[in-house]
Amino acid sequence: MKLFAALASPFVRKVRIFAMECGLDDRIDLHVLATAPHQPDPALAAVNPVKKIPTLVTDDGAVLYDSGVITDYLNAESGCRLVPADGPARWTAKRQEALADGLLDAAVLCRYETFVRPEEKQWDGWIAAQTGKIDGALDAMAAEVSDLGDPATAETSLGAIGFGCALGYLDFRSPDKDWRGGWPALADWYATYAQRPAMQATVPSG
Ligand SMILES: N[C@@H](CCC(=O)N[C@@H](CS)C(=O)NCC(=O)O)C(=O)O
Repeated sequence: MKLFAALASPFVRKVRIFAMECGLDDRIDLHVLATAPHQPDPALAAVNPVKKIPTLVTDDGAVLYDSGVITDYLNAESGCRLVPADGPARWTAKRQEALADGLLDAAVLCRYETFVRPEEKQWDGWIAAQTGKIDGALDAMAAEVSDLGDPATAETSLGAIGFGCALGYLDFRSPDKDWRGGWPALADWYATYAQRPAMQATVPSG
């Protein structure tokens, strides 16, 4: 399988961690590229009409996006149970993934606003609105992080992978944001969860 990827992308990181936790990482070749909304990578654009990463090309030649579809696919392909098959556990896991993705969508939009958009077109109100979403997501994550279990002993889960990638991205792109001070329950959980081999192997760069 071929994964269009960037080492800075938190959505790519989620997929890579998921693959590692399910024992599939040996089957995935990374195709590392640089892409941005205004400068899409041509090889990526040729297979994904919305030109976003992660994009996975399966061994059968199917092209899959976005990250939530890819994690579902890897779950089925590996037979691992990080995405429960049905019932309330499935919907909780998928919602937790969406919660972390929502934080990341807002954080990535902030990144584009400050580092991609020309300075004279930047809008503080936009950043403030996205920051409100990030903080709301952190509130919701803190309220249920204990449901993920003790990170030292609990098996990982789709929600835990999402939460880990979301918090790791804040450290990477927003080092001045004191999320540990504001949300200590998340800080306690992340201090241990971030030590997992898959988290350590995918620390963002770029
Ligand atoms: N909902 C998508 C979000 C993916 C996403 O926003 N990827 C960013 C990189 S972190 C991207 O490809 N941006 C390029 C663009 O927006 O054109 C997913 O979960 O895969």
